[in-house]
Amino acid sequence: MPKKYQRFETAIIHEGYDEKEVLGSLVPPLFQSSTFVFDSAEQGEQRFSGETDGYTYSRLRNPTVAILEERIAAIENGEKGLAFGSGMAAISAVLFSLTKANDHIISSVALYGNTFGLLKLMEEKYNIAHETCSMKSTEEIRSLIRKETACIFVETPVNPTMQLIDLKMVADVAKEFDIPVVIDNTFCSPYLQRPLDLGCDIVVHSATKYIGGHGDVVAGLAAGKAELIERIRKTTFKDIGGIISPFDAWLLLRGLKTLPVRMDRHCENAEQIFKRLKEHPKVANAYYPGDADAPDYEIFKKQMKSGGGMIAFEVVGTKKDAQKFLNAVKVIKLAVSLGDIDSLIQHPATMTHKIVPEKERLEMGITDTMIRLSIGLEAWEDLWEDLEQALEVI
Ligand code: LCS
Repeated sequence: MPKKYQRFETAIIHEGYDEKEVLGSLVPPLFQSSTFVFDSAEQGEQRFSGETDGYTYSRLRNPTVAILEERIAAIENGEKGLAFGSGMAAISAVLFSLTKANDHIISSVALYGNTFGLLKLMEEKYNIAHETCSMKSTEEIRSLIRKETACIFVETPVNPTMQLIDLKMVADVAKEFDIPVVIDNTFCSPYLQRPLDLGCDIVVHSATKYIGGHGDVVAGLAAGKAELIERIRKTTFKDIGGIISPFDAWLLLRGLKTLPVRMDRHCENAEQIFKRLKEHPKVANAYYPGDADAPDYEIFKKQMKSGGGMIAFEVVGTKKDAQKFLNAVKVIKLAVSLGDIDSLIQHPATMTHKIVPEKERLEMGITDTMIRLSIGLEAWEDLWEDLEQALEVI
């Protein structure tokens, strides 16, 4: 269906929903039903054969979930969307749909820990070779492509190192070989980065993060061209069955409405904290996409609207010092996940990326002293005072 609203801030509130169809309810209703009643056996047959539209069973399609799927497609500038029970359900459904045994996947060097784990599982169980690439030059990407290459998977900014990948460059090379590019857009949300506009084929999200925004849902989303998304819907989506519950879809529709204003505040707060961290004597290195001194700054200017709410930094000292610092924060909560209203802090080497063997983890740039900070919507002054007092203990 063509988009009704062209501007992002309006589409994110209204796209995919017409209150006239449901008694004028301003808020989309929650269809918390596992199944749908047919008028006749013939109607049931027609719906299952796809001859007529209509709901049959909530693993296949649900009206509340359908609004969310239309909305994510609209705001990512895709043709179709799909909603899942977690970010990992989205990533695995997409990757299993694009590959078969003995294929080859190229990915960015650093990835979220469980995405790395999934690629290793696919390699061990189905001989789907996984090769990583810095994605810094077209030559390097071209040199890795072979006839079995079934897709390129990238994260940018990378979790947790905050490195950036030039999405248009990757998409242009992949197009020469007709290889789909899948991009995990979790750290930016569709508000800060629109990968499909840059030529990527499928965008995935852990909607648990900025899209939900409130720390109360685990969910995933995907969007892209109709042909690819429909192929996933008809295969790995319904057969593996990692679907979202209607209630969680309803919560995401609610969370999405405030995404632009939340993101603006996440970015403002993160900028304040980053510039102070960068100058602090107990901080060895600090990483943020909006940093004008960062090597990736040119890529940032090309593809991101703003720097986002995520910061990584290394404290001076050892792993023990990093842990002492983490034990000292008070306002900022020591927890994994990110993109919430509440600020969260964690230690990638022993938490989100614990699954990655040490050698690969260090190649990813995740040191023992690296801290990942998800800046929330509190007053930034309180966040900074909290960080300052915690850095004192090192
Ligand atoms: N992609 C990225 C970039 C992520 O950060 C995560 C989860 C996922 C995919 C998986 O999404 P999920 O299945 O959890 O919805 N990242 C987490 C993190 O950094 N801390 O805790 C989870």
